[in-house]
Amino acid sequence: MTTVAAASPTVAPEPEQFDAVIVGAGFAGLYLFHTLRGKGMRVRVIDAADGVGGTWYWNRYPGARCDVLSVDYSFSFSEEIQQAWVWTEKYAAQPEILRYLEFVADRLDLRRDIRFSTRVEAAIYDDATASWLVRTDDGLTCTARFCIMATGCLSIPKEPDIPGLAAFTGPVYFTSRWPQQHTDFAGQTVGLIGTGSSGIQAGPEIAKTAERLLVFQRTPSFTIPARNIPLADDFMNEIKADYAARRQAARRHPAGHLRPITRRTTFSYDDKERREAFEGAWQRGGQDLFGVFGDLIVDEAANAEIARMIYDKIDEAVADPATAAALKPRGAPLGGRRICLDTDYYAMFNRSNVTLVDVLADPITTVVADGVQTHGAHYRLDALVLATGFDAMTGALLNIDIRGRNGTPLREKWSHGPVSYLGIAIAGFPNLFTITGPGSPSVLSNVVASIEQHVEWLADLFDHMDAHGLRVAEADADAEQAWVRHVYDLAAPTLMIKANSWYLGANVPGKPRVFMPYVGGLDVYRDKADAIAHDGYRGFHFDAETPNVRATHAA
Ligand code: NA7
Repeated sequence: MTTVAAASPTVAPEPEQFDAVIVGAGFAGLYLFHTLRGKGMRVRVIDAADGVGGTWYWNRYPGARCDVLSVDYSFSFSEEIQQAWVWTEKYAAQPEILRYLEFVADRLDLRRDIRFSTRVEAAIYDDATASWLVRTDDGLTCTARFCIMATGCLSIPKEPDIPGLAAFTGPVYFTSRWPQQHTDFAGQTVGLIGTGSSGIQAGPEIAKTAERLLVFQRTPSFTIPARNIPLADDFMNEIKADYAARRQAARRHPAGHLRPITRRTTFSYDDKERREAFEGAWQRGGQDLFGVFGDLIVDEAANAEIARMIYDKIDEAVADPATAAALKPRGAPLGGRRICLDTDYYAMFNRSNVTLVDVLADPITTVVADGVQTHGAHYRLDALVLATGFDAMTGALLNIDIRGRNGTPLREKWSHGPVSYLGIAIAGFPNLFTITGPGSPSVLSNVVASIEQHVEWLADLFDHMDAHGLRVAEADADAEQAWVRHVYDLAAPTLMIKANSWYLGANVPGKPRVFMPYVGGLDVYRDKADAIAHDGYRGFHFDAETPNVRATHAA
């Protein structure tokens, strides 16, 4: 006798339940996870990469380097960690920062609860249970009371709007998705498209080994020499002897790290003094230049004066006058777009194997099988490097199908640009939080300091909720509107809104033009956030119980 087994319907596994789901395992996700686990919360961290590091996992391109001093661009919350780690360069390169984050993850035993190689596709709020249902690309679901986006400000690459890219037969490398294995450009003609921070850092390194490098520049960037140097043991020991005080000063600094600042204005110096102040900062390198003149970002004449001094530096550094002229940024104020820090960028153009192709003057029409075609020329290439930027600040959030109360999509709520309260909470999206979200200092500060501030503020909010038996926190729409106005009012008088930058979403076709970061400084922002907490979390409303529990009580 034969028996036929009845077909059993496939039963989807029950979603795992957590107190919090954290999306992202970079600086923000790691510290947040450590903090919430320390409170006894059951937490799941999910990241698309197969290791920790976030932005520093993906951006492995040659020359990738931080533009904040390494001794400041690191966690301050653990004296043990900051005493144990040794930075070897003034500005750490990507491999060292990644090693640091791996070290932190191991020291704090974080990896075992992180689900790697998994992308969050959707996060849906359920009004009835007051919890988030999170769905991933491997078909798993989990539920959590809190859903926290630690997705980073620069993590979703901008779709390159270059026709014909798929036709290119050679390798195409994105700086933001650089392969883990060694890339060798020896004997090759390489085309580099994009001259923001990534292109400016990658170019000089690629030029060292490639037979030829063609730099396709549409918009020139202002860039300042980093003057990176190795750090001597004595220097690290000196920092470590009083790290706590350095960190405390950074917490009270508008930039979240100890770069110099002054109120002194450009034209309060006479010509000679101004030149000397500029020259000193240029020679010291790095971000010092932003701090020498207090009005750089608000006064057009002052801004133009400093820009002229940088033009002189370009003329000094670049031998060919036509190349030097093409490298000078025009039409947008210095600082309107993010100022880059470089190592030998301008000098690179004196190498016989490097050519600047000005694609503003002669635009790219299409990529073809063997290279790049502009209106006037054909450039044969073996490899293409794309440093074409990111869908900054909102890209990673809108890449996930986030739905709040009544199923409202975040994509709909933010269709005219991001609105949020403090850059951390969104009306209509209860118990959803965004670490360094739009409306917070984030990319205008030492982002590690901003991350720590957000994580600690959130941890205090959760303590407050626990202490008062509150299950759900949600930003008020009025408070949110007032915050968005405040963010705009601070940015409006600055020159930062006068350039087509990614701060404004201007690099992504069709993206609403809204200035996203908070320009008021991390110190001011911190005080405002603390005052809100002190006032019982002014601008938030809370639910003590889940709606279905309330319904049961009412019946
Ligand atoms: P950025 O700063 O957004 O730079 C992207 C560059 O790519 C920029 O020069 C763009 O020129 C160029 N680009 C983009 N699309 C094209 C096309 N189609 N043709 C030619 N050139 C193009 O990104 P980065 O990765 O360098 O830096 C982002 C941040 O990461 C940086 O500020 C640091 O904070 C770290 P465009 O300006 O559009 O003319």
